[in-house]
Amino acid sequence: QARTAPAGLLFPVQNQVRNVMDLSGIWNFQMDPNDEGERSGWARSLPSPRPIAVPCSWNELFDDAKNYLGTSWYLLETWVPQSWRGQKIFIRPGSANYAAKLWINGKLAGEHLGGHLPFAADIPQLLNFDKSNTIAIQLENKQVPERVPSGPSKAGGIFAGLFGQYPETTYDFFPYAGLHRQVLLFSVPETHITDVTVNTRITGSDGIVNVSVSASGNYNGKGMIRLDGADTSLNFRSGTAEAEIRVRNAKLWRPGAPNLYPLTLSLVDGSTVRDSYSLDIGIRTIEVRGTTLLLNGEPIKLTGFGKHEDFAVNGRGFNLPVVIRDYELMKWVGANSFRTSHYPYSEEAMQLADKLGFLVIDEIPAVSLNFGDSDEVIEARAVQCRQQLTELIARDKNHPSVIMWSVANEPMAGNPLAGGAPPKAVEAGSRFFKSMYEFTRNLDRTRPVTLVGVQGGPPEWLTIFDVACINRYYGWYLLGGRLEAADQALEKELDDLNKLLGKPIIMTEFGADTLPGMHSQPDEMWSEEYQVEILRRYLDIAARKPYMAGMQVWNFADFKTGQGIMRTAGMNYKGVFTRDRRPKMAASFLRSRWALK
Ligand code: GCB
Repeated sequence: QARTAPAGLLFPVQNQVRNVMDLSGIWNFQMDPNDEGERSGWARSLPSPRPIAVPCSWNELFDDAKNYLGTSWYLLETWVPQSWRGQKIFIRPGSANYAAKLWINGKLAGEHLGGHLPFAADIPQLLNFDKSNTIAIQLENKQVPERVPSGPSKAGGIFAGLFGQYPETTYDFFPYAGLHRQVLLFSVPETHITDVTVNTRITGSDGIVNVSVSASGNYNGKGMIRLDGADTSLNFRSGTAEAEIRVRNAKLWRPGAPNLYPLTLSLVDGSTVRDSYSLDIGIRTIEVRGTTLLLNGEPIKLTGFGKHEDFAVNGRGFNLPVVIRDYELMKWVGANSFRTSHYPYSEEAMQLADKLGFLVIDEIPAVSLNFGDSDEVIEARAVQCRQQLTELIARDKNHPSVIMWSVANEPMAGNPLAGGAPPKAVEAGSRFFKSMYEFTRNLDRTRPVTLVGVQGGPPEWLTIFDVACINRYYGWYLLGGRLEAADQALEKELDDLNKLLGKPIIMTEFGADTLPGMHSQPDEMWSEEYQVEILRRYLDIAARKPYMAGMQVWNFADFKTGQGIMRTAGMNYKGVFTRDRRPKMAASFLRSRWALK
């Protein structure tokens, strides 16, 4: 029987009472196209394994696995230190894309759906301390209509069906599969902190930090918070405690001055520390007033990108050097923000956004949901969306960098290219998004909630949210090559939308596919000149519209897609940088607008 523990969404830390062991490295791997492994005991040993890297996508490593999304097995033999005996021990895959089942020494220990958020299974009773342990993870990323992101379905979509992308997906990025982030083993004391929520406000020059803490086993006892050199005591009643701390002359968090305060929580028994947990917090507020987004009470305009976790050979596998390089390049360009298109990014990426001062629109993998599908399919996706929102907010709620939750990218009512939006589908979407909006607000009342709308999509869906994010491709998919006409169409649509919505609008995608090194005079589609020109025109138009609260170029870097006539060489070339992070002309152009202005 499966026992997936909700605890463990707190990022595991090493300290005097807690332990973390990173199981990254060489694992054994075997594809299981006939789904025979479970019956045949592969959870204990694989009949013909080959070595694989964890973390990594399997698709880029083996020729026969390139387009394979079916069941596969990962096995590792590992020891657990005897000193961990008596503690609570969890195993925590950071990102197992998409459906995972986990066995310890042949016993089922956990299951999880959703490829970009951690899950933790409570496993001490399954572990050996006097010999090694077999960890097995079974994984598949089949493109199933009921999942989020959804596989090709009746209603179809742009990439499945119409353009016949291979592998068939409903979205425009390669459906990489594998253990994409570290698998951690971690231990905590029997009585331990299970959750922390930090909210901040500003009064005058002081910061007010509200901390609520949960502890296991209905803990009744003492605790302590250390913040800004001062201790505040906590009294736990039935496993919860709360405190409000005033930080005088607070150094606020913002891009350009990402001030962080280390916060340490502990459960104490006299002079004994029973558990301890630390995180960095930032004091800041984010709110919407009229058509303006306010950070710490001051208007803020987002500059930046939609991104992907994507790199040669690693695929979607965690690659810390690339994460750090991307921040360096975003700084060079003068970006202050990005969106985690189209799924939650690594926890390290979020920690670095805090440290380096980037504003993040944090998105679940609800990309290309189609409301032309049946009610049953839509409801199944709603369950997945609610689970992923719950896990995302639990994981990322304490990051000052996260300023907004995005519940979906480019939902559709039928096929937008087939024209028209059937009213039944529009209504189904409205019901769905009203409930997702409420659901998200109930989990976090401190951040705006947004939806990223597709060009030609129903504007009424945007009315439901605090901020409207829109993706627009005038000059590319529409009016390609006709930039004057594209300008006019864009300007008119923006003004109409503003009249309808009266809230901040962020353009979360705009751009053009651009082959690096392809030049033309006069500018022509696919050339570096055309990319610069399209970006220049969009930025100029937005600069004249006070209600435009941000401009994020699609995309930061070229990225892998499926194969098909829509995508040259299986790549989306809308990057301002190439896939190996060399600047196209557009990078210097954006720098001249954002960093050097
Ligand atoms: C979009 C999607 C994004 C695609 C992009 C494109 O609207 O949100 O996933 O990659 O367009 O380049 O077509």
